[in-house]
Amino acid sequence: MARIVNVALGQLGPIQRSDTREQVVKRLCALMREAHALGADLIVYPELALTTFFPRWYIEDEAEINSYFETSMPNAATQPLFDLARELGVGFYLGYAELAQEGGGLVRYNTSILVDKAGRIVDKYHKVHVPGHFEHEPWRRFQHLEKRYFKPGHRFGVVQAFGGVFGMALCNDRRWAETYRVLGLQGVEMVLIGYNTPVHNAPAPEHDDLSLFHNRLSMQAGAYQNGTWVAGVAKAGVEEGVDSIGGSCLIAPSGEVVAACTTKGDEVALARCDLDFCAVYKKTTFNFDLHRQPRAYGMIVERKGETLAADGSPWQAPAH
Ligand code: ING
Repeated sequence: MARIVNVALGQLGPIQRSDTREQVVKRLCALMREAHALGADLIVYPELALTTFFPRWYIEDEAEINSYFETSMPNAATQPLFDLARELGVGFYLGYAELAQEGGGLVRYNTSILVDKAGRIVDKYHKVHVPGHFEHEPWRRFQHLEKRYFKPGHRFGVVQAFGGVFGMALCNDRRWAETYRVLGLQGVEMVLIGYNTPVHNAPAPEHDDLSLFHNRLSMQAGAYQNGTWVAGVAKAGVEEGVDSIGGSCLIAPSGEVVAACTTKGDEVALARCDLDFCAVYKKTTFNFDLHRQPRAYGMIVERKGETLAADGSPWQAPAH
């Protein structure tokens, strides 16, 4: 018996600073209607899908920073999206900036939620791998101040939804093998990932031509090595003068791309995903219980950065 989920990629083109949440939600609803017409059970939207990618600016005014954050979800601006989800019976993944109450104070997270076909939030995730930098770095064409504006999360979790095991990640998380493995160890069958990825990476401009290749490489590897489906969805195009990649795609546990967007604007692409297909990999090549050797992996958790020997040579394990 196949467990089919029809998954739509809900790619967004640019959101300019002056675009209101109401205007953006209208675009998200239009994508959901199109996805529903194609038979979608679920639509995946990008990271920070309600506003322009504000970490490109060094902002000093706290109120201005907070203007990009949601203090509740749903809220007046996003309620129409939740209502439409329930009306059409289409679930969704949505990335947004969250101003959360924590320990008596306010905390800022780069957040995603998973909403079921009844319009209920069934899971929430706080981005773990927060990239970029903390201080203003004027040498850059544009800033990438996620480390300034967001507190990192500390867990990758899964939830039973849409007939299977679903996990969430955000943007830079997709570049790290640990993201997929921690979800894989929880039996994840589909990983949902929204992203905002500038074409230009200031610290390493030589990577710019490879940005779409690295996008796919990271997600295809994560999918195959953990026997899971992966959906990656972009906020693409030129936002306030900064060009971000498109490349939204849906990847099978085989690592094959089964659906992809071809523009850098608002676009829907859809794939029929059989969650039972994961077993073809989880029960064989990537049967973790049969093949993994955790006693050899200790460094992955014990160390943050690479450790070189005193003379700078690659670290040698002590002779047994
Ligand atoms: N954006 C980028 C990403 O990881 C980045 C940051 C770009 C890091 C290119 C390295 C290279 O896709 C977010 N929002 O994480």
